[in-house]
Amino acid sequence: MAVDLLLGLQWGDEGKGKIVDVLTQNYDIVARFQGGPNAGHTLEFDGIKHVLRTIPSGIFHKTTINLVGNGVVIDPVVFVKELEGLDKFNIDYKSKLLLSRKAHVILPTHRLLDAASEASKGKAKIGSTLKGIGPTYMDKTGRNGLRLGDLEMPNWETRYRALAEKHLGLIDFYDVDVQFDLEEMEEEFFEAVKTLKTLTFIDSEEYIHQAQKEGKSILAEGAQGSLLDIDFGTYPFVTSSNTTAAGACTGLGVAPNKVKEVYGIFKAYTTRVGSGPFPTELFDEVGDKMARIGNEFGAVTGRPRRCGWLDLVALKYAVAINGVTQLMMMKSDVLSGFETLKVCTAYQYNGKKIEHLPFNIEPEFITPLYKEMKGWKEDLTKIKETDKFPKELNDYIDFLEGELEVPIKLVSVGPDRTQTIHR
Ligand code: 2SA
Ligand code: MG
Repeated sequence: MAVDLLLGLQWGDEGKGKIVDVLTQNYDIVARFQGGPNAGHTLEFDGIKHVLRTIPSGIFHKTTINLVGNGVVIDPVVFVKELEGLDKFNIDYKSKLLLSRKAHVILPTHRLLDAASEASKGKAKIGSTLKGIGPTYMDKTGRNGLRLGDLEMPNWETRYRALAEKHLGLIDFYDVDVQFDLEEMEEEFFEAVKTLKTLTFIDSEEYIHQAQKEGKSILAEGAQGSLLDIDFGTYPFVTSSNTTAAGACTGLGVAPNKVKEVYGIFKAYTTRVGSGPFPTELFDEVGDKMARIGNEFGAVTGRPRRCGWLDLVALKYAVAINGVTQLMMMKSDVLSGFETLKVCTAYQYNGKKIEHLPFNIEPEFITPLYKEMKGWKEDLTKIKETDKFPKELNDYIDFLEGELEVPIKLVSVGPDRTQTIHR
């Protein structure tokens, strides 16, 4: 059976966690394929708010299998804390959580390296979540990494020690002020590894192939967003994995011709957390209002998110790279009460009007060109059907669909599971 993908089309925090949770009932397996505990997938239901980091968002469903694929990087310490969070809600994860042996392990020294690297960059820092993501993927591509499967081998602690020593040398080399107590960090790490090893490690690509043969339905859940993709994002202000559709193939072992639906999630406006260019960013009270109403703070770090208008140039780019078949528009309720809405339809670039994302989108090169639309006043949060949508919201949706040439099949009007309207 085919695999469907769910991807963020902007800079992350589009609301992927909520949608996976809504869609989960249709799938036997939900799988993460890239990223790690830098992600914060927020789910809200029955008056409770959960933030998942590495564990797939299908974990709250009774029968869904949740797979952490080979493309993911796992921090045992964070992972175990996440399990403890699930314990509080009596979630029986043991029977429905599977981890790929090929997933790489984030060491305590990877986190330290992340901090040292960022400190060494000064003003040019990436704005990393400092979870050790970049250094772990560097060790993966540098062919030095430690994988989950290695933790099952008798000599893994020797390999651990050699890698950690190498990292300490590198940290010295950076020559920046990073305070740490490695002994304490390692104690926590080794304890967490023990707990992690009580879970089920599998050859996940084989599991996926078998599941496909058996006709099981699979949803691959992306983390971060397309504009943070290591290849196609706003490099170097990106994360260290492929957040786009192709990442699901390499991060799970799914063949490209087995991918069917590609659900593309976007906010009705745009946010970004961390550094890097953001053409439609607002620095005025309009942006502040979006941040306030949208409660735009990082789910992991609590950092305030930068806010701005919807950028159709960037969105078209993400739709093309991912081969999006269905769009889902999130946080529409946040735009209620804005007199005028703006949508960026092109950029002024070196004196010329362009409609594609150029190599450089730093503010000195481009100026966004906007189409203005009339906003709606009505509160959307209680609306249950599309025929109750204000006319201006329908106009907004129709305009976006026309430009993107992909149907918007779902509109979210609030954080709760129930505030989801299918079109
Ligand atoms: P990293 O941690 O090294 O991968 O960071 C590199 C860049 O990627 C951005 N990034 C994110 N952007 C949005 N949301 C993310 N997850 C958390 C959330 C973030 C948080 O869900 O809110 O709590 O701050 C996420 N993870 C990575 C990051 O900002 C850097 O620009
Ligand atoms: Mg998030």
